[in-house]
Amino acid sequence: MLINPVKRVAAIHDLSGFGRASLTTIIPILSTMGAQVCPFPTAVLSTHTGGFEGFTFVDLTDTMEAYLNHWKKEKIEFDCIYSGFLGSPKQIDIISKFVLDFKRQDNLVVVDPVMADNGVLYETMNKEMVVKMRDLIKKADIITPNLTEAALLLNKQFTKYLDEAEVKQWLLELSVMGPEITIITSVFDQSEPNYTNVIAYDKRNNKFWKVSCKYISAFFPGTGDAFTSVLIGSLLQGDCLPIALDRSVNFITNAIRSSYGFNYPQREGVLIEKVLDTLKMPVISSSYELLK
Ligand code: PXL
Repeated sequence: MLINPVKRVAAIHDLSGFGRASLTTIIPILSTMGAQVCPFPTAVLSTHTGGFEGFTFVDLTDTMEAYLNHWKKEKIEFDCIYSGFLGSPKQIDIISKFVLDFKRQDNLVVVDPVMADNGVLYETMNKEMVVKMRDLIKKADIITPNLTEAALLLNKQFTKYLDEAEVKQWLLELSVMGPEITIITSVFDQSEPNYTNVIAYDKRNNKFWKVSCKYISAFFPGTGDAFTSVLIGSLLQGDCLPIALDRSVNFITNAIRSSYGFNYPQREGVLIEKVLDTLKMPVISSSYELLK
């Protein structure tokens, strides 16, 4: 019997040629963590949409069904199906079919509902995508919205600050929609304004986890993709959820600090190349908390 020697991830994201987001971030991170990434491209852009003007955008919706059917015919199997930035509302139906065709008892469906940040929709997104994304998250085992995306999914007003009780309520409401594990990133709490939090709810054992890190006042695109990639790499290696959260937060923090120290142009993303090797290290210290 042939045993798959590495875990395999179907990565349903765009390819942005410049700026370190989506596939150009996801592939190096998961490869470094020992997983094979199989890209399922949703769109090709000359740059990501955060901070560049006049970028080119080719929507690949019309190629996706045949692409999927070929993989199915070849009987390719995946340990994880990971979707992110989508090019059109119709792609959400295709991904639902992908999940139907490739979901197994023991694989992981991760949906990062990439749509918006800092209270603002990305340039290529619209209301229809938001409505359809609410359907897609029902099929996920894990979702990783930032606070803006969580507000859109729940049809709530975005607010920069949310106290712990409110975040827990949002997580519970999202988990009722389907996912076993719901993770909200970029959560600020007014009682500790210098810190940003990632808060997770694990429905299987009714536990809330929190990881905080000191906030650096700078916005680098692509950090959400890096966060979810490290999380997936860690879970596929066999780490528990809070350690996977810890690894992800630490990686993003180190990557932001590397870039910020150089006064690096923020729209070019974080310097993951300088910190990729840290993903191979064991967890030496962790700071996660179990919330009451
Ligand atoms: O990082 C999310 C992302 C992915 N893909 C594209 C984007 C963004 C965020 O701006 O523009 C094309």
